[in-house]
This record gives sequence, C-alpha cells and structure tokens, in this order.
Amino acid sequence: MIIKKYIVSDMKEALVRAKYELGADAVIISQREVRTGKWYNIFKKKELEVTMAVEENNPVQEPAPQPIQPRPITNFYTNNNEKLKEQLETYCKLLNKEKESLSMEERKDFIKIVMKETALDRKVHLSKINVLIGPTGVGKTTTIAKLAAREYLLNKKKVGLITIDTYRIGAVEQLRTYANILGIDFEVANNPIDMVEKLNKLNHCDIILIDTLGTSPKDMDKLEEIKNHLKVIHGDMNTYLVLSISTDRDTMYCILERYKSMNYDALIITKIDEISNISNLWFLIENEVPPIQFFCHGQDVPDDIKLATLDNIFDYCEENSLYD
Ligand SMILES: Nc1nc2c(ncn2[C@@H]2O[C@H](COP(=O)(O)OP(=O)(O)OP(=O)(O)O)[C@@H](O)[C@H]2O)c(=O)[nH]1
Ligand SMILES: [Mg+2]
Repeated sequence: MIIKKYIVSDMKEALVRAKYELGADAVIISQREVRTGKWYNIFKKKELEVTMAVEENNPVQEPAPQPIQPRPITNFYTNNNEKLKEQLETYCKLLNKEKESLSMEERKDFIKIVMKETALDRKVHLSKINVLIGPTGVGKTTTIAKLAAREYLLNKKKVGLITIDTYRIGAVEQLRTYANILGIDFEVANNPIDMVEKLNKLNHCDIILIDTLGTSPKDMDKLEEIKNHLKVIHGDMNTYLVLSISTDRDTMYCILERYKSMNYDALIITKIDEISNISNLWFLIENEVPPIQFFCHGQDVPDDIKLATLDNIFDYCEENSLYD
C-alpha cells in the first residue's frame, strides 16, 4: 500500500493531487486541520492534512505538472496599528477572502484604495543639488555612487560629487574612487565658504550629489556642523534622509524625529536585502513620513537601487520571500 500525506487548502485539492499521483483508486484514510507557517507568526494559515492511500498493484501514474498555485502570504500585515487591522478585515470581508489568501494585486489595491496616499505615492525627483544625510554606516556614500552612476550612465546627465565628510578616515577616498571610475567631477568642501566655491566650480553639472558625514542622531554638534555647511546653499536643493530599514523601529522613529531639524524632503531606504519580513516597511507606510524616493537592496554599485514605487517594492518583497 502506498500512503501519502497532502497539506492542502481544501479536500478538493487533495483529491485532485491524489488522483494525479496515486491514481483514481486512492482513498482517504484521514484528514485533520493543521496550522502551517513559522511558530512566531500569529497569522499562521489553517490548512488541511489529508492522508491518502492506494493498493501497490495499482499502477502509479506519473505525477502531472501541478498548476501553479498563488503562494500563500502569511505575514502581509502583522503590525499593531488597530485602524489598519480593522480596515484590512473589512477589506477581506468585502472580497470574501482570508487575509492570507489575498493575491498580490489585491494586496496592492488595499494600499492604493484603503490607505489612499502613502509615502510610496509621492515622489521628490532629484534636483540640481541633492544632499544625503543620515546616521553612520547606513549607506550614504554607496547610495551616492549608485545615483551618480544611474544619472550619468542611464540618463546621460552631467554629474558632480561633493563630500563634506573630511571627518572619517578614508571617507574622501571612498567617494573619489567612485568618481574616478565614472570619470565625473569630484570636490571636497572643507568648510561652508569652500562649499560655495566648490558648488560654483560644479555649476556646469546637471546634478550635484553631496555626501555628508554620518552622525548619531543624538550628536547635535555634528548635526549643526552639517547644517552650517548646507545653509550657504541657495536655490534648487533636495535633502534626502538615508535610513537603513534593518534598523529597529524605535531607532528608526528616533532618527526620523531627530533629523527633522535638517528639513529633509524625502527618504532613501537602504539594506532592504537584510530584512527578513516586511514589518518595518509597514511601519514606514503606516506612519506619516515624507516620500520614500528610492530603495537600495544590496552593496553593488550601481545595480542595487530602485525607484521606491509600490510595484517595485512589492515585487522585490515577493521575489525575496519577505512575506514568508
Ligand atoms: N546589505 C546592504 N549593504 C549596503 C547597502 N548600502 C550600503 N551598504 C553597505 O553598508 C556599508 C556602509 O556603507 P557606506 O556607503 O560607507 O555608508 P555611509 O552611510 O556612507 O557611512 P558613513 O559615511 O561612515 O556614515 C558598506 O559596507 C556598504 O557596502 C544596502 O542597500 N544593502
Ligand atoms: Mg559615507
């Protein structure tokens, strides 16, 4: 006797699969409800475990290729925003579906329809002068190199780089190396007066990207130092706060708050490749944050950066199993 267990969403699925794999004579031996998914996931999916059997002398048919089932999503939303949880329940009732079985399009629609406008909808395009600020080691310099390559190689823009990070050993050389590889202009601004001079020097550029020193969000002196460098800049300027999404939520919140004094226009999120679920992304989407412009998903320059659209983010999360 051949005995086989199937974990399926309903009995019909078990019968179809058993028919293909064990033949038409397969019989049900037992069935029970099981919960699948990781132990810490409160939205573990209820499924059916069906045991089927068939006499061995029955020729076992070759398994036919299974139709591709939409992968169940177990942690679409696990955060604790009560309003959102309620909205999601109502949305699921309207569709007559379990949260876990919402399709990708339905999940996107939830954000588009129910949440209306989120930080992913609004975009702040690169202006002539763009400054990247943020805590230490979040990927500011790497992101500048990615953006420079993207604008120079893909969009054929004249790009110039400036750094004010003369503080950290090797910081100037790090950015100079990227500038040399691309063959674009690179300047160091040692103080605010120097900044004005270097900006004039790069005035022929379409896009100027300014790298800053990483600071603890609690280090008000260093934040002041950066502000002093930047307040001499007049005209078309965007400030991007670079935020690592692999940071814990309290720290992210603290960073978002502390850097408000720098009047950042948009966010660039980095290290999305380091997270194992999407709850920190939800944290950003469900809170009032400025537009999320780009997301970075690895160390490779220039490839690992994308425009932070809803489609790009969802596709990335799905491809990288962040819903599991
Ligand atoms: N996994 C991952 N690593 C990244 C990403 N972006 C940058 N890094 C890495 O993070 C480290 C720090 O990157 P930097 O660009 O030097 O960070 P920074 O913010 O300029 O650092 P400071 O100037 O010291 O404040 C490097 O090892 C980068 O390769 C990303 O999206 N994913
Ligand atoms: Mg840096």
